Amino acid sequence: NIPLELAIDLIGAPTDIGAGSRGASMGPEALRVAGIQAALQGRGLNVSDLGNLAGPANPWLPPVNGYRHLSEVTAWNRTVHEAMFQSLSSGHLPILLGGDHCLGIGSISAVARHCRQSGKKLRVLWLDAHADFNTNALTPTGNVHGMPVAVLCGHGPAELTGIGGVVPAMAPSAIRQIGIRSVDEGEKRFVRQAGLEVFDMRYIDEMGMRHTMQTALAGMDDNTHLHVSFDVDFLDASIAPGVATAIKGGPTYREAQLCMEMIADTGRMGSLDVMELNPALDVRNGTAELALDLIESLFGKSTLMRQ
Ligand code: Z70
Ligand code: MN
Ligand code: MN
Ligand code: MN
Repeated sequence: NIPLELAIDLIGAPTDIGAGSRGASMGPEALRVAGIQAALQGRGLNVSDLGNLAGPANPWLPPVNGYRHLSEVTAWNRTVHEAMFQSLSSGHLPILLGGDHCLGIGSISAVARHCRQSGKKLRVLWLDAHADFNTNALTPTGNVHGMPVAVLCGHGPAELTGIGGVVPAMAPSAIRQIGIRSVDEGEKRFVRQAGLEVFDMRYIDEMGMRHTMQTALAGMDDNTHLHVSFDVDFLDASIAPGVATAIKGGPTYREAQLCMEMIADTGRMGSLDVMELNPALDVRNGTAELALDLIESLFGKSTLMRQ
């Protein structure tokens, strides 16, 4: 149910400016080496690789006022915002190749702006081990990749919350978080206070991935733009070592496949982030290859029985 003429733009954002370890800057190239363009073209999609965006180097400094590298994080997110918005305005489906997850600010603010402009409803699926809902007062690290969801909901510095032109870029009710299993204490309270809809690993264990995805995808219609923000650390540590913080107790290969296949079945995905892939920590590019396998499922590659 993905139209064959669909144009996909690959947008590389080679930075680890918001991360707690270096290496996510090599994520875009690892996905290219794994063969992302050819794999999606093989599914009948028209895929353009727009190359890499440019931005400031990582100065690797301690936090100032609770943020590490705020000016550089802002510059990268502005650039990501413009590239994603331009792709969406052209009627294309952009795939942001991260890069660390702080870039979800630029990406999703662009999707929200596109939705306001085109009168679409926004739904965001946040696939992650982390809630990424810290503020400068709550963060234990100052790393902005732990803050993008809070920023998008209007909690953060004006230079980041204002990137899409409207604050907040998105309502907490537009987002569903799936796979969550590592949340800081203050962050937990803030997640509850904001009323985020979180399908954590306990929920997935008890209810199963099928029910989880049915619930997380419920209420969408023909006018919904679905954005998927896929932090590769969503996956269980045993199958995806190539991320900065591999956390045990995550979705298995089969659970992750089902998750992606059920998203594909909606036919509503209009944009995608693939974030936090860290080739410096990977083994023979296996995590990039696994991420690509799952991305193919997001675009409708399914088991033999359903082809
Ligand atoms: C922690 C923090 C984090 C990765 C997001 C971790 C955040 N909550 N880590 N993505 N890999 O520093 O805010
Ligand atoms: Mn994340
Ligand atoms: Mn994460
Ligand atoms: Mn759209």
